[in-house]
Amino acid sequence: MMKCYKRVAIATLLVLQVIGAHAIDGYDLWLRMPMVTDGTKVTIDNPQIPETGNFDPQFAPIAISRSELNTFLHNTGRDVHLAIDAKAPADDGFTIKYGANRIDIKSASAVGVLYGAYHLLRLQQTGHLPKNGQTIKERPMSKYRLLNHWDNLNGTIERGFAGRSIFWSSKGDIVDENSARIQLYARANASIGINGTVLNNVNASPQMLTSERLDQVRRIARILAPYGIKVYLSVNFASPRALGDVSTADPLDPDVIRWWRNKVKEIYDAIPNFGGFLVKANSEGEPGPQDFGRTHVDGANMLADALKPYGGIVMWRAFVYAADSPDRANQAYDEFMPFDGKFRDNVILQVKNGPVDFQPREPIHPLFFSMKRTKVMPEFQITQEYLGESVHSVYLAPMWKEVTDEIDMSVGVAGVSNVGNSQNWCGNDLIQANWYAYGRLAWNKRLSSKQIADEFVRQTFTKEDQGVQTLTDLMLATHEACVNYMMPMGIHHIFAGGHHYGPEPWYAPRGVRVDWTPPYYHKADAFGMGFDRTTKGSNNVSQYPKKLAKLYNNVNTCPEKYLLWFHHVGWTQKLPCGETLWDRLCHKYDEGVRAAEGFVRTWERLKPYIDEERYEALRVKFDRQAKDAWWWRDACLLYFQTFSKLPFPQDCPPVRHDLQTLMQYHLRMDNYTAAPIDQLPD
Ligand code: GCW
Repeated sequence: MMKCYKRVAIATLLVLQVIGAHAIDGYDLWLRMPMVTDGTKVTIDNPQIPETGNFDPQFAPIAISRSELNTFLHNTGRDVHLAIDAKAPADDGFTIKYGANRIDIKSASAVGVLYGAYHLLRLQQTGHLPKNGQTIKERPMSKYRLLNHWDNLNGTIERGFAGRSIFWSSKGDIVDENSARIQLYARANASIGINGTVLNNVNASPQMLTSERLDQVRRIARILAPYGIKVYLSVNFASPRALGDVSTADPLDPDVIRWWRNKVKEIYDAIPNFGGFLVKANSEGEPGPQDFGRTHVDGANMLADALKPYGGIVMWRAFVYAADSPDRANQAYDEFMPFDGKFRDNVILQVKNGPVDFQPREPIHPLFFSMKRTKVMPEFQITQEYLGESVHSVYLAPMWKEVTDEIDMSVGVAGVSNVGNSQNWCGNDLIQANWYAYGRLAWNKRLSSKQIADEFVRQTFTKEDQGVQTLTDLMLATHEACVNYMMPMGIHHIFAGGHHYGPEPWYAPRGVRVDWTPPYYHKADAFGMGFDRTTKGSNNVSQYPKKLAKLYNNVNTCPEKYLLWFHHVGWTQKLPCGETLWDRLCHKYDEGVRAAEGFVRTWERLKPYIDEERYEALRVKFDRQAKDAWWWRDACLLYFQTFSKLPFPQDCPPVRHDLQTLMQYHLRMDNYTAAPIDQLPD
């Protein structure tokens, strides 16, 4: 026991040393707090938690709270009292009572106290310390607030744009070597309320479940646990067979059931606070119950039964689509709706925010409205697979809020992480804001994008009001701009074939699955463009509640932002805005380009507020983002013009590139330097 307490204290010191050792290079994330010398006195009010020694590991979050407040809370003339109190908010919520002489942080759990401590520090850092006599009460709105890492066991990260995995390496075991970094990761997550993490890619290697790997998981779990973070694993559904123990992976086979039970027991024996499994099954070639003539329910419930005695959960992904489907957007609903009410209560269906795939903008996935008797949690993508990787600075809170404002998130939420081993974690100092915003929204989805941006900027870049205002305004404009220069008005999936950075609306080589090529989605022809998902087309609209279905089905009432998602519209058709489709499209792309160019100028105006290192790194990136916006606009408009055969409206600037050149090169940038990977004309 004594050892445990010492470990927490030593580890905390380690964190502080690491923080002290770096210049402003983004390594400290939003926890760039100056250490104080006149430390505030922090007392633990529970007699069963001793001030020193004999520390039960379950109280480790209290030890961390004390150390963080001691080190970083300025002297307010008040002592701080920490207490676990059964009458305080449950579910890891907390109260902060800001009295005349003392501050009381209370929660029904140790982790709740830690969240309260970080909240108080955030209020200090953002200049919002409570008023005398004020009591703050917080309670998380989602139970499971998880990060998903698409990290492979060899250290690469699928759709990762910030270096390699902090957990795994081709070199073998790196847990000890990376323990300080993993601890900082835990601390950053705890500071925004994230309480779980899936350590490996959903395209899961069966090797994840070998005893050797599980031992590494155990050691990672031990670093994360004091911060209230549970570990979860993605599992390959065919593991029992792939690891050579059983000849099948049929979920109804007694040997398979036994295999999973034993494996789960092995895991919980080593990691008592293990969270559960995340499963990508019968999706993009991954194995699943359908390989054995069984259903998603058979597969998910079998795993759920194995985990149940230990309190573990199964997060079963609904990301399914078949090569021959006339409308990929229909499939998840068609496949899962019949199973509503049939899953065990420790199964959660994990559904991407939109029905296709993390596009710059999608309507909400219809399953959120229709699965009434199944636990459902949304999956967002923090890593910018489809939004300019770590080169483009795109603040994603406004995009997520289009979904979170409309759905129930009380069960939980998952975010595909943008964390790698790059010095600033995310490959771009400004998009650390997306990790931050994800956690804050998971905690409280009612926070506004503006408030979250404001908090982030004050804790990272500048506390000067003018700078904060300018930078938050810039951030708030980035998502709409990106949609406009990449794919406005409901256009989707017109990315390059081999990667998802640049445009390739023409990409359609013979032999490639059509639903992996842009023409499947934009359907440009001599008449017009857009995917007809109305009742006369794929009938996707009917998967939505009546009111929405009606709204989307009518070309005159369908919101313009989803127009070409739901309708095939004629080039010369007049839209409610008064313009023809063609003219409107040209103007939207231009809007995107103008905005991206504006970001460069705004960033230059921000120079006085920002340190040299991060200013320069982002100047180069904003510059590239503006160039890419032109590239996107020219590529898309010139290509669609081959169908519309219409001239650009007179007020549109001339193109910078010609179509032949655009088709010859693949727009792709190095995520660190933002320099072109392939040779590009300027
Ligand atoms: O968006 C697609 C990605 C794949 C990913 C898949 C999924 C992990 O391009 O890289 O695989 O979605 O979410 O399963």
